[in-house]
Amino acid sequence: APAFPSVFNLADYYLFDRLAEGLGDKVALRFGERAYTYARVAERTHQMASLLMESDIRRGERVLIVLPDVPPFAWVFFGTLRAACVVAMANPDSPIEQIAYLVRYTRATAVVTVPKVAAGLFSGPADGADPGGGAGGALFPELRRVFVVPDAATGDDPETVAFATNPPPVPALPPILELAPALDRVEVRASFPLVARDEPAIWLFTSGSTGEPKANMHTHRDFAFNTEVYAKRTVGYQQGDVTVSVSRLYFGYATGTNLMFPFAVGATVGLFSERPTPESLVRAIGMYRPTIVTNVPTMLGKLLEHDAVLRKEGKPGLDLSSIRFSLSAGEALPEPLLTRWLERFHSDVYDGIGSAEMFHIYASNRPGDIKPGSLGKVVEGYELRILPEEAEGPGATPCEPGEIGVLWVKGDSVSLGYFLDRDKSFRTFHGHWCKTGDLFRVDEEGYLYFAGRADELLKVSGLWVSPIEVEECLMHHPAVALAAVIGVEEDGLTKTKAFIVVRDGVPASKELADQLQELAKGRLSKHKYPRIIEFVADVPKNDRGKVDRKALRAIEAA
Ligand code: 3SK
Repeated sequence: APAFPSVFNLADYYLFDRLAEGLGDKVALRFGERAYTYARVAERTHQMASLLMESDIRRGERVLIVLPDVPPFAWVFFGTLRAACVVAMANPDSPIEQIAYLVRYTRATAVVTVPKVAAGLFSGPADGADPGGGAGGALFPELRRVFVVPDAATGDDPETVAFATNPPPVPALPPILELAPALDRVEVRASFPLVARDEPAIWLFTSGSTGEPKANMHTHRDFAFNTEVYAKRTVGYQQGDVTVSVSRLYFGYATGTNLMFPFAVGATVGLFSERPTPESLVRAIGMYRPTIVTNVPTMLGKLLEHDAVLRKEGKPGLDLSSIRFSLSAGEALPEPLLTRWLERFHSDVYDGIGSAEMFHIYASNRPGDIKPGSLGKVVEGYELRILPEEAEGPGATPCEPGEIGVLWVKGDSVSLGYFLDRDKSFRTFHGHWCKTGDLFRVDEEGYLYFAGRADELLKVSGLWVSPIEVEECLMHHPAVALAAVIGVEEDGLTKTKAFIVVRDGVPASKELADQLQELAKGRLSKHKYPRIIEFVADVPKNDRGKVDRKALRAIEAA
């Protein structure tokens, strides 16, 4: 396993070491027509760290970044680490109550965000429900500073002032400062605190199937470890790469693939802040010509559809020729979708499994070794075990190849635990090991196959059914764009129900429903075929783009 010195700050590892390597003049970030060199990002980072320290934001305190994908994200992120503070990140498009919860839960002393979030935190949402900060921030007792960055999504320039034409509706207790002018005028410190490699650096939120999100507390070493073994050695990030991401930077998947990993090798990051759609992604690909795209299965499917429509209209299909490889994670990448992609674009997709508990990906497909339908093999430096559901520790006798069990993973990037949830930490972390709660099987060659969340398994006719297995099977039908499977109660019995989104131009019909049931009966054990099929225009997804079965169950129950 890679080793790191005892005094070790990720701000050096990802950013300042690039300057030491002579890459100061290289473009680190692109955002539309703008380009920022490594030297400029470093300058802004030192200003940010100085601003936090000048604002009395202290070692170990949380700085909550609630920003879209704009360049200031990078210097707020690295500046927080440089000041020995701890990064936490949230989606700026989340409901204001959710962001207010995260401010309170993290005990954040600083928040960096866009005007609509800053205003919402202190004035409450339009419907009058107080998110907790309405009384001038009285319910955020730890919060000492809010920095605002103009919202690029509303056409503003994130490097100017946010409230020039739109002041906050009520004066808030903690001062709200415009970030860019504050950075321009701050006196940059001559030195910054030294940080131990095992000091907390970044908190990554995990959203389980119940309850509020919980923060995984990670140290500086965790991120560098995964960057070495996964980003550099497994998929092979290189200095010449240009990266673009569908997933947004606040999500650990993209914080790794579209900020930390490219910076670790001196590559260039292309950012776009619009909502990721096939159109906005294709625009970003045309503009930046990325070599690595961080993608998710839903968007891979939409790009294939988009390409097919263009070609049907007699136009040239999508030009993805700059891409060396795409990454896929976050949800299972169905084998038929990957096969269609490989046949159409002849461009690799490395599907992998990672989590906020382990920082990032610990099993993956890789160059020269893609097995469609599988999540590849363990990443060097990690150890995996598939254990029976009832196993209480990593020492239990593993399942046989082919048998479904719960995945346990061991590696140096494992979280210190969940903040304020000792019981959940006891259940999940066992020394060096993490019990993922995900069901997997492994084949004789060591390739992993996802079989769903342990808590999402359905018992139908007394037998276990994995929704994901049924969804993957249904996706083999050429008319199916997306399938989502849940259990529904009928006369006290659980039945498998499939929600189907058909591909463009395909009519939903009784015949198609019959074909899908026959397909499932033919490919799966009999008890697994979906008893009910409903055609829908779309299915709910969470803010990470995964099918939200919990929301689907709630809609069904309503
Ligand atoms: O898929 C996930 O949940 C994830 C979370 C953090 C980092 C990486 C990944 C893939």
